[in-house]
Amino acid sequence: MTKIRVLVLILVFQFINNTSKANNGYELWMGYEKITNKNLFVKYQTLFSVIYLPQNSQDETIAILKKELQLASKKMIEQSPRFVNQVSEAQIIFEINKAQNKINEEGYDIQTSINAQQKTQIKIQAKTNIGLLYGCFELLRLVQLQIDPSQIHTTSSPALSLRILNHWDNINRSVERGYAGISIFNWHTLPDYKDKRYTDYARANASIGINGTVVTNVNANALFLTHDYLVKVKALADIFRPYGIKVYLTARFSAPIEIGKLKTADPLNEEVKNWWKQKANEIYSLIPDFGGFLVKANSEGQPGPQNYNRSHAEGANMMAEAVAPHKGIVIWRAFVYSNEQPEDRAKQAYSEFKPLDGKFNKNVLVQIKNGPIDFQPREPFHPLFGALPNTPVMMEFQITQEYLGQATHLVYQGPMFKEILESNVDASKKVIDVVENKINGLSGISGVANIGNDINWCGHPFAQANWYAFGRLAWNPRLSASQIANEWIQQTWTQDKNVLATIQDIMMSSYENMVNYMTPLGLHHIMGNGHHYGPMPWGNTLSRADWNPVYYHRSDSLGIGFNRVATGSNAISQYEAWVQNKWSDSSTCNEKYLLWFHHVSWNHRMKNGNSLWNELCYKYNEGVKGVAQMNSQWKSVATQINAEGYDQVKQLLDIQLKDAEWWRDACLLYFQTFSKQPFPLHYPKAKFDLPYYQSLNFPYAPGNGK
Ligand code: GCW
Repeated sequence: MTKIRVLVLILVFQFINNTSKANNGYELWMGYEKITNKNLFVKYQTLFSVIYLPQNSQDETIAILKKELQLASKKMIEQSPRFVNQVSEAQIIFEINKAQNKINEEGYDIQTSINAQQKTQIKIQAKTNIGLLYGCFELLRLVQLQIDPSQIHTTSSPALSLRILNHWDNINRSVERGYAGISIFNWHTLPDYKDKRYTDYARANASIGINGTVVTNVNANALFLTHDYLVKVKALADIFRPYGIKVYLTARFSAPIEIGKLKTADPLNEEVKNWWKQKANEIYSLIPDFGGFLVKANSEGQPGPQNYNRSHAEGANMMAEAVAPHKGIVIWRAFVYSNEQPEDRAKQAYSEFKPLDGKFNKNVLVQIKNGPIDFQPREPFHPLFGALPNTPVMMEFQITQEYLGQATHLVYQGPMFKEILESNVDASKKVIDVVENKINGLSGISGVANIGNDINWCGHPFAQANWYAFGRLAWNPRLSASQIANEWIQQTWTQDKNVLATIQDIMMSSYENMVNYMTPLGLHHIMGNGHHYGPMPWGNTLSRADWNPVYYHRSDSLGIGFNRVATGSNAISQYEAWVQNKWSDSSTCNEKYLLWFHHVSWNHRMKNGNSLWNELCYKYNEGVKGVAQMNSQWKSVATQINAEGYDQVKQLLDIQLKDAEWWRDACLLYFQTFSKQPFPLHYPKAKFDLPYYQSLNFPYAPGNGK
C-alpha cells in the first residue's frame, strides 16, 4: 500500500471514529449530539415518537418545552416527535399533578414504566409548567448522557429557593471582572431590539435550574432605576419569565438624591422611604414578578445607611418595606470592610453583621461571600455561615475567575464550591446545611456570572463548566464535583470513555494546581494590584493598606503568614470552638490554611517533616508540574476531540504553564529575600531575576470595567 493510501485510510478511520463534538461553544451543554449507541438510538426513537403535553398551547413555557423537544429529537435521534392529545397514545407524557407530594413547586418526578400494551412510557410530572420544563431538561440531559430509558427514575426538587446569577454588568456594557467580551445586555437598543441571545441565555439558565438574574453591577448606577431604563429591564423580564427566571436590580443607596432630587438618602427619612415605595410601585407596575433589589452598601466607596449613622439593618429594612407589598425581597451583601478600621479585614463583615442577627425584616436575605476576604483561590469558609441563626443567608460564589487566572487559566471550580459547602461550621453542621436551611421561607445562592458576548459565552472553553456547575449545585448542592464535570464533558466534548476520563482528570486536578502555583498553604491576595492577574506579593503602594499584598502575607525575617489566632488579630475567634480547635495550633492546623491563620517561622516543621520554606518551594512547583501534566494530558487527546476546540485550549494551557512558572518564580524569589534560604536541591531555576518580575506592568489587563 502506498503511503498516501495509508494516510487516507487513517484519516477516514479517524473521521468515522471521532465521537467528539464539533462546536464553537455557543450551544453550551445543549449541543444535543446524535446518540452514538445504536441500541439506545432506536429505543429513544420509539419513545420520542409520540409525546403528550398539557393541553394549553397558549402557555409560553409549554411552547418552549415543545420546541426544546423538537430540537433535541431532531438532533439526537433524527426525527420529529408527534404531539398527541390522548395520554394513552403517548410514550412520553408531561403532566401537571398538583397532588404529587414528593416534589415542591419547581420540582419534577420522572418515571419509566411499561404500560398495558407492553410499551415503555416515561411520565414527567410537576406541579407547575416550570417544573415540567426543568423535568424536560433533566430528561434531555439523561438522554445526552446515553442512559438507558429503563433506568430513568428521578424525583428532584431544588434544595434552594433562590438560584441567582449576579451580573457585574455596567450601563455602557463593560463588565466589572468580566473576561468574555462585553455585556450581553445591550441597553442602547433595548427595549425594541430583542437580541436572540437574551432568549438563549434564559434557556441555558433554565436548563440548569437558575431562577433569577441580577442584570446590573453591585457597584450600582442609579440610572437603571429611571423610567427609561426600567422599560428596558421590563423587556428582558418578559423574555425571561417563561423560562422561570425573575429579574432583580441592584439599587444604589443614594438613588433618591441622584435621580429623585431629594436632599438625603437617610433610610429613616419619610421622604426617602416614600421615594423607594413609589419607585417599587413603578417597577412592579411594569414587571409584576420583579424579584427585588441586591444592595452593596458602605463597601468600597458605595453609599449606604452608615453615611447617615444608620445600621445595615435599617437600610435594608427600609427597602424591604418598599418591595414587601409586591412580594419582593432585598438581598443585602455582607461584603463590607473599611480601611478606616484598624481591624483585620477578614473580621469586619462578621463584626458588623453578627450583632444584626434577627434585626432584618422577613423579606431580607444577607448574601455572604464564600470566604471572609474576597474570592481568593482558597479561603476558609466565611465565619458568618452558622452565625446568623435568625437571618436568611445566601451564599455568594464568584463564577468569573477574577483571582483564578480569569478566562486564560483552565480552573474548574466544582471542587472549590464543594470544599466550601462541605466545610463543617461545627461538629454536626456543614455550610451546606446552613445554606439549605430556609428561614422565613427563604434560602439561596448567587454566582457572579462569567458571561459575556464572546461566541462561547465565557471566554475560556472550559469556563462554561463553572456556570454549569454553579447551576447544578444551586439545584442540588449535594452533587459531587466530579459527577458534574463528567456530565458537562459528555454534553460538550466527548462520549468516548477514555477521552472523557482524561478530560475529567484535567478538570478535577485544575483547582488544586491553581492554588498551588498561586497561593499555596493559605497565602492569599498576593496578586497584581487592581486587575488581579499575575503575582505581585511585593505590592505595597496602594493608598489602602488592605488592598496591598504585603498586608496579607506579612513576610519578614522571622517568617510568613497572617497571625489570626489569639496572639494576633484573633479572627479565628469568630468561628465555633470546634472549628477553632482544628485551626488554632500551627502544628496541627490543616496546612491548606496554615498561613491564613498563622505567622510561622521559615523553619516551621510541616507534617511531612519539611521546613516551611522547602514546603513552600515544593508546593509552588507542584502547581507548575500539575499544569504541565494537564498540558500533556490534553495533548494526548488531540486527535480525538474537535480540532478548533482542541487548539484553543492548547494555546491557553501553554499560557497557563508560563503563568504558573511566573507565579512560582516571582513569588519565591521575593519570599527568599526574607527567608534568606536557598532553593531545595535541583529546584528549577527561575528564568528571570526578581527586579524583572517586579518591573512587569499590565495597565490594560481586562476586567476593571467601569
Ligand atoms: O472582588 C472585589 C472586586 C470588585 C467587586 C467587589 C465586590 C463589584 O475586585 O471589583 O466590586 O469585590 O464584590 O463588591
